[in-house]
Amino acid sequence: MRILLLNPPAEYTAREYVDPANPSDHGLLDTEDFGRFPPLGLLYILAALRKATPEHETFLLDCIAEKVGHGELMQRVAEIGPDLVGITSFTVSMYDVCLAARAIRQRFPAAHLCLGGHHPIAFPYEAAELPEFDSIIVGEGEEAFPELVTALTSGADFTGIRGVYTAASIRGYQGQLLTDDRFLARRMPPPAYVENLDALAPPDRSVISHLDYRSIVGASDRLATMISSRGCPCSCTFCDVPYKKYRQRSTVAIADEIRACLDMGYKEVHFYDDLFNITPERVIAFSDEITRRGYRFTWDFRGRVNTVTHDSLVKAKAAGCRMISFGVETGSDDGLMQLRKNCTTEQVRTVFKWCRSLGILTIADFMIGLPFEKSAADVRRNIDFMLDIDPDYAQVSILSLFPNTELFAEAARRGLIRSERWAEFARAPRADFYLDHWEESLSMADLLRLQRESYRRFYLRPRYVWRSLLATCSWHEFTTKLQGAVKLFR
Ligand code: B12
Ligand code: SF4
Repeated sequence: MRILLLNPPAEYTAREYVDPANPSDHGLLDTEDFGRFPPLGLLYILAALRKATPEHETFLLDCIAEKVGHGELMQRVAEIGPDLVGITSFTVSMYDVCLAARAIRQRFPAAHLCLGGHHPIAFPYEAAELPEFDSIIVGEGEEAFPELVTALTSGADFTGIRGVYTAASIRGYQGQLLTDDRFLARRMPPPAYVENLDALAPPDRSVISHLDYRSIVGASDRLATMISSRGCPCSCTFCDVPYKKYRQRSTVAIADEIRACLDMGYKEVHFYDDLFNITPERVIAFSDEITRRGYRFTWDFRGRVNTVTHDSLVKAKAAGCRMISFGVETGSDDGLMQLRKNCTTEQVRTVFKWCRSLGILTIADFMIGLPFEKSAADVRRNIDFMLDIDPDYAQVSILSLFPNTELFAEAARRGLIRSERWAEFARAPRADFYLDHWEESLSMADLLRLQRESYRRFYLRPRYVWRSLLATCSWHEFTTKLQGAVKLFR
């Protein structure tokens, strides 16, 4: 069989907001502005497929990195002539996903089309009903997808494979609640799930080695992304990370994967874990392993302040940690408590100071448009805290309300949003869908103004501009910063 794994074009990603006065305005930042990242899920599936069923011919097409639009897609797919196409998805990218699937179906009517990725995890029942697909995989595909391939090859029934569903087979689960604490969603059929991450073949990067991936806050064009753990047991009220059970890989397995990346010429590793620093001991063990092996590269991760110790930062820095991205979210203890962040502003201040003194760059992720921000003054007070802790980079997002989160349920209960909008979109993805926000006190137009104001207050401080110019180490960093500044001035 000829099997294509596809990251489809991203031309119609659902937007944060559509300004009625200016419908073509995409707001301050587009996804593309954050950089371009390897489709790690597909690389895992590819590796698993090549290991389990090496007799098949496998291909990967990353339309985003290769800048393939819908106009060029079919020419590329026709060169491959697939019998089976596995397509990855985000919910916000479902219009693009369906357009791509329809075009493939028209040209290759006999090919089996399987939908995987984040969307079927969030909306399994709606996804399974989409006429564009023959099957969907809900959850992690490394075991389920090769099993599907084997079943398709022999003509066997594949609906008994855990996590693999068709429109007909999923209906039996409708109305049943999933009582499995490893998963966030309750309205979900049993998903495909990998308990032992060390048993997985590492992502197959050979197929993307000719492509450049970069992050807006990165230091090079040779960026590899990696997962050292999956899932997050915390319960922030705005977050829909689907796996609640924390599973981690051994430090040896992670370090071996890093060795392979360095051998391929990668210079930088971005950890995509939901929660890399679940304990300080975990960070120390990993850092010690890297230091012991003497690897020279830079790495960064996304973490929480409440599990950071000074010692863990010292060890991380010694092992090449360049940057940590902290989800700070808001600037008051009461706000942090309401979001169930389980930390205090004092902890945030201390950790940001430690990082600065040790030379570890920080990103502070903030949100505005939170339920407890009743006025522009409240938002500005939270942003004052952001200026106060003085991170190296700041991201200010407007809270988006995603299904399966507490804030979404609360907004729906209070009539602030119409919760069925998402399910309607999932049943029939459209190009003009936009996300829901908490607009009880501040409208989206107010929040966009405040977001722009917050970025200007942060990035256009003379002291900040001077410090960041001094810290610029490469042409890549310089041009990326310049592009950001141009956007803020516009
Ligand atoms: C890195 C990341 C990004 C990066 C890069 C994305 C990329 N190239 O992969 C960037 C910064 C661009 C990004 C942006 C956004 N992201 Co994001 N992101 C992530 C993050 C942290 C890691 C993704 C990852 O690589 N995981 C590791 C791999 C191994 O897992 P995986 O991708 O899930 O793949 C597995 C399965 O899904 C499945 N699978 C995947 N593809 C396929 C295909 C087939 C055929 C099969 C069978 C199976 C399969 O098998 C894989 C292996 O187990 C996740 C959180 C998370 N932990 O997953 C959020 C996450 C994916 N992001 C999310 C969101 C909401 C967004 C944004 C909308 C945020 C925003 N408001 O702007 C944007 C939209 C992006 C877009 N398309 O426009 C949500 C998605 C929810 C949803 N229902 O779609 C997640 C789950 C976080 C969350 N819970 O809120 N994101
Ligand atoms: S926001 Fe981060 S820490 Fe909170 S539940 Fe989501 S992944 Fe976990």
